[in-house]
Amino acid sequence: MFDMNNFQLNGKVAFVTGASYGIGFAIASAFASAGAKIVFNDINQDLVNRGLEAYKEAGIEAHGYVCDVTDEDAVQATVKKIEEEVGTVDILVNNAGIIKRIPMLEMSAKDFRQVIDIDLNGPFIVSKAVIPGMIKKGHGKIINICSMMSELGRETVSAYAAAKGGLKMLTKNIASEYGEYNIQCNGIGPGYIATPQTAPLRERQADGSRHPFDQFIIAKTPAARWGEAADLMGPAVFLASDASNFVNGHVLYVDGGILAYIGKQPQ
Ligand code: NAP
Ligand code: GCO
Repeated sequence: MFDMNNFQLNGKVAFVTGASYGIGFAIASAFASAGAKIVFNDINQDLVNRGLEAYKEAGIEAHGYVCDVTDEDAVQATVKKIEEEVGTVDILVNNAGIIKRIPMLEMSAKDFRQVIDIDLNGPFIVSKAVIPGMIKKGHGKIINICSMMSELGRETVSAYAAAKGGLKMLTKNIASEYGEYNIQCNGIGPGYIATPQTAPLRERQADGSRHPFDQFIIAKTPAARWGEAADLMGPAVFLASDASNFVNGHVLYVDGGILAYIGKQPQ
């Protein structure tokens, strides 16, 4: 008989990176509803304070830390502090990320490297910091926030697609290397979600019409809508819970069907 408590996260310590707002905040809020203790980081104190306020307003007692996921010494020190102040990390969500939309021939190597550093090196660095504690505890969950660009390319997002494609393979490799320690590492691949990161793609045009990209995405999505961060809550709780203990190295696409669909035929 299936025990629905397998979806609970009671007493687990969940660390969600870059979770002052956006997708990370939504996922952390869902984890709190499932019983987890919430830990998050962001790159400066103002953002951490903003996040703490937002969690408090949502009735969630969160622990916030200032830490840049690309700084290995800072990440190691922060995870040590989390272990002392909150407890060993049971669930890690590598959510922190940026995008730079620049045509490849106009993109500097510096810009390319910055996206790779945050979106790919960051998850490596933070995972490396929490895995020893998970091994000691005998269990762990790592969820990497991938993307449609883990599977598809498009103009102007070469660095982001390279990073998110790499993140898909890092997910498979962590699953392969640490599965024997009862650590499951999976990805979530959101479709196009209405957050600050995609706001430029949804801006109303001067004549009041919808942004061409907004219309494009609606035509490419069977669900015929942008996703909301809330659409990711259930899949994230599933992958963070005991209900997914034999799911490993998988990227769960939460995209309203984009990857399955050739796109609406022109009327
Ligand atoms: P967002 O609104 O831009 O939030 C990203 C968060 O990460 C921000 O709080 C940001 O802080 C933080 N961050 C950036 N660099 C960091 C660093 N070096 N160290 C620590 N934190 C850092 O993005 P989102 O839309 O919520 O996306 C969250 C994740 O989902 C990203 O990995 C993104 O690639 C992925 N994703 C998004 C979509 C979508 O449609 N929105 C779809 C698929 C995947 P700042 O405010 O200082 O930048
Ligand atoms: C873009 C968008 C996408 C989304 C997301 C899709 O410019 O194409 O920002 O990359 O952020 O990654 O899954």
